[in-house]
Amino acid sequence: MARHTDYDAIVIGAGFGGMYALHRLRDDLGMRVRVYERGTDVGGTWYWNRYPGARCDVESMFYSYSFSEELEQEWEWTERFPAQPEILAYANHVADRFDLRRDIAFGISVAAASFDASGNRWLVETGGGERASAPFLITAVGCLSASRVPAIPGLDDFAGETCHTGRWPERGVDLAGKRVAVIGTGSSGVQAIPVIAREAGHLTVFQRTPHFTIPAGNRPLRPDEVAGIKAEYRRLRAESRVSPSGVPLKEPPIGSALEVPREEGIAELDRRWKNGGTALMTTFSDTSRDIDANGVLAGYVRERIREAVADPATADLLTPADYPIGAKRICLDTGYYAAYNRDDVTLVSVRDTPIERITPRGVLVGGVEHEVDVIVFATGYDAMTGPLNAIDIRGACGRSLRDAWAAGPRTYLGIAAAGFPNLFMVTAPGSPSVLVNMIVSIEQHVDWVRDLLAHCREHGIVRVEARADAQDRWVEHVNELASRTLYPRADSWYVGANVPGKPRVFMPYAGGMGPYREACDDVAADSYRGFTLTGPGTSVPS
Ligand code: NA7
Repeated sequence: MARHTDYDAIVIGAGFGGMYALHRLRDDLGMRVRVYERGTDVGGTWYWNRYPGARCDVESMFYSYSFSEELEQEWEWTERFPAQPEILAYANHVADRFDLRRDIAFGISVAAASFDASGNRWLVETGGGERASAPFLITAVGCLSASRVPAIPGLDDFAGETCHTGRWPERGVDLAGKRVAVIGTGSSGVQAIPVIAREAGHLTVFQRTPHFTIPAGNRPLRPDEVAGIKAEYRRLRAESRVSPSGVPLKEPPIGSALEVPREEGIAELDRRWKNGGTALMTTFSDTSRDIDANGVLAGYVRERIREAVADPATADLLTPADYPIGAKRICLDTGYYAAYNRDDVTLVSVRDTPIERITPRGVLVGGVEHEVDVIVFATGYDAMTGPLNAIDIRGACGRSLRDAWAAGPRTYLGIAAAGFPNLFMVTAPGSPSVLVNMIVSIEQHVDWVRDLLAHCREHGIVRVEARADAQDRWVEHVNELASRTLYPRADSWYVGANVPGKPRVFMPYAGGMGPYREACDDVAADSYRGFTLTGPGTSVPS
């Protein structure tokens, strides 16, 4: 039997966002939903990022859906920070348990989506030429899914194997005993390097900017702590929803870095360093906004780097000097700095002398050819806007989202965009997603959109569009929040600095999960203030 090509909603992406959108819209609202996923199975980020050492930096007990008590009780996480295979197994379990796969078309990329203003429907076209339509389009394309291999001359000449961490082949890459290059030292490089170092014959790391990284303190979860969290899950989930970063705030700051007596501050930093995880970053209350306070934390971490790395010249290269700690996303590692004490690991700084070219035999820097068998690109992503701009999305007047965002992304609530009616974006620019627990952010967005769609159904609304003035105010608000922090002071993917020509705009909402949720709830409670809601024949101002 031919499948319907007209649906009630089309979702792009079957990662955690798309899976949850399908579940909510189909199982709560009874909508006919079609999900398109370019991978051959569910999992999104965790489907693609199979590189050695790939791991989440949010604790597993909280990097999980909260919508089903049965699900959270039955699933057993094994480690404090979940490794990629375990997260992917979880995604698969959720897909099975909630019977999601029957509405997902795998191995299909969406190429274009255009809004037909006369019928208030989105027309979607896949790369393979399949067409489908629905009144509502939900993008759940991920924030870090458009992988980027920099345009280094000679790339195609390389005789060995190349791969990007975010497109790691399912069959794996044989690194055993080989000469391996890793280019890039962000979170992916920092996680992969110690693992590849153990496997490879020789590892050469090409570093442009040293990133701050702190110990994950990963370990197996103890049965008693799992039982304790499971018993308290309802309370802890509720706390996560309103906390700044979408996880329960276990260890609050002890005060201002500039006021806490030095000895006391160091003792607390030592304790948190030893425990591992991001609690170190919130030891003090002011390190994310005051440069002097930030210097106290950064100074502490710099000392730890010098302690961990045996060769002082290598330690110097690995020590970040010219941006605040946390302004580039903090990395969590397991044995990163110690990896540089191995005889079979070499660090090459390409900061002042960029990679000249890739040769058939390796990587050429400053006239020196580093011969390798495999090149691993841990070079990051065209973050947040990249996956959306990869689709030719055209709104009510035929204007493309790429054009509308040419000077930087503009959204209302990080969910909708003026000129693009009935389009809802999960974890888009202007939302806090990448600064907080992604799954908490996803659940909030999707629940909010589900409620809005229920409202539309109840009131016969066929068209929902963010107003330009409301969007302007939101963008201003997002910019203002960023300006109160030190984030804009680093050349990070948060500001698009890693992609040549990308407008420098701080993309995420930096006000924290709780305040963001409140802002969205407030809009909903005020009859969806800032949206124009249109019935079949009427415009309902809001
Ligand atoms: P990141 O954090 O964007 O890191 C990419 C790394 O690649 C970073 O060290 C870059 O240096 C480096 N890079 C990029 N282009 C080049 C060139 N041309 N030459 C040398 N080095 C280069 O991506 P990740 O995948 O590690 O992490 C992404 C997110 O995933 C992370 O923040 C977590 O949220 C999970 P740069 O710092 O730009 O100088």
